[in-house]
Amino acid sequence: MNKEKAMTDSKHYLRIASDFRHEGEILSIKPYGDGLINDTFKVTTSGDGPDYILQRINSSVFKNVGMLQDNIRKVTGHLRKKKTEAEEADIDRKVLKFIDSKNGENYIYDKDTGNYWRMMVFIPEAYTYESVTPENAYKTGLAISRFHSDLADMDERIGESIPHFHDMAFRLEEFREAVAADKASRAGSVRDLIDEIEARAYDMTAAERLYSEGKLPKRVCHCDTKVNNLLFDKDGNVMTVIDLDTVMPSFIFSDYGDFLRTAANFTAEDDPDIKKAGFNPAIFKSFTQGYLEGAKDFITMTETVMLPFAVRLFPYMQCVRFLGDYINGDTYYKTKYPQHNLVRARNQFALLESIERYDSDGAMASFIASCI
Ligand code: ADP
Ligand code: GN1
Ligand code: MG
Repeated sequence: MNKEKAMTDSKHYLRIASDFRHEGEILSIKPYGDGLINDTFKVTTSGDGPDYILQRINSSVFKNVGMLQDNIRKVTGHLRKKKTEAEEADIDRKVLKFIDSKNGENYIYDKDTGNYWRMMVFIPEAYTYESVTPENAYKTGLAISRFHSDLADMDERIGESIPHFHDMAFRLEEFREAVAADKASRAGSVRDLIDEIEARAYDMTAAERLYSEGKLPKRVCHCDTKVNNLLFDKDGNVMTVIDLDTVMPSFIFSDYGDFLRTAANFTAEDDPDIKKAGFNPAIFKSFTQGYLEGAKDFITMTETVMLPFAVRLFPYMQCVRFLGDYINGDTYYKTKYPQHNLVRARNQFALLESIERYDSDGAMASFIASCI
């Protein structure tokens, strides 16, 4: 980036951050984190007050920012109320705290650039990881089921910040449209993967059928439980679940399956060395034990039976989404090189095949049965 642009950007970020009701004087604003959708910055301030996280919300992905921010307000408000009632300590480290703009709104629309921004208090001495140990996986399972149980009695309704987000039937329709349009002339080179996706399409849409038959409920879920969307303390305990953009009603196993998609893969989701991608049973077992221990009071039998399905569904769904974006010419996910989305899709497919091999004799269901 040239110097002049960097100067213009930093002045712009400073103007945006200054429009929020923060404490102290802003000393610096630097890019932070590794998300694929929004842009995240750390805002460092002077004095004893907090530092902050400033985020530019990707409004081509989140088309209704008002609803998105309202969902987050309701969810963080409910979590805070639960923890206050339970007289828990350190609530500001356990629930995200967003700050209002000087106009009293929970986000800013900058009409000069057409961008939406929000700001929250930075939680110090918190750690994010890209992978977990079996011990951390157990604690993470407990934390995610706690997140579900805390939100189970939320009275206020929340909307779908991205309609049909984890709806596999819809994702396949979208994928088929991308293949038919073939905008970037890439479909011909990935026929093998398209065929693998199609061969599994009926099986992978089982949850939507159960839902339409009234056999599977939707509950408030996080819908993006990647390992790096959890904040841990220095002892490896989960302090809080972050990145609440996709909190919405979904199948409870979304968060279970999506966590294992990143945590139980031996490598990162975009490792081009596909041979390294594969399913780690030790993480699956620890996380499942933790999750079921916390979920036993609310999870139904159908939801429990669907857990092995969810472990396969999320690498599959992610493969479909990454490959669809590759075929469309990389319009959704941030990419660092032209084949990035294809590498991600092949990595997720390798993980899926590894899961299929591990579970070919029903190993997952047997393990789950031993936990309940
Ligand atoms: P995205 O993944 O969309 O860029 P996140 O909300 O996940 O955005 O934030 C990116 C990173 O910033 C996280 O992985 C985490 O390390 C850090 N982070 C986010 N919110 C906080 C917070 N309130 N306190 C401390 N660190 C945070
Ligand atoms: C995106 O924003 P981020 O990086 O946490 C995506 C998730 C995918 C994930 C794959 C809104 O999450 O659904 O699982 O990338 N979020 C959205 O890494 O599409
Ligand atoms: Mg994130």
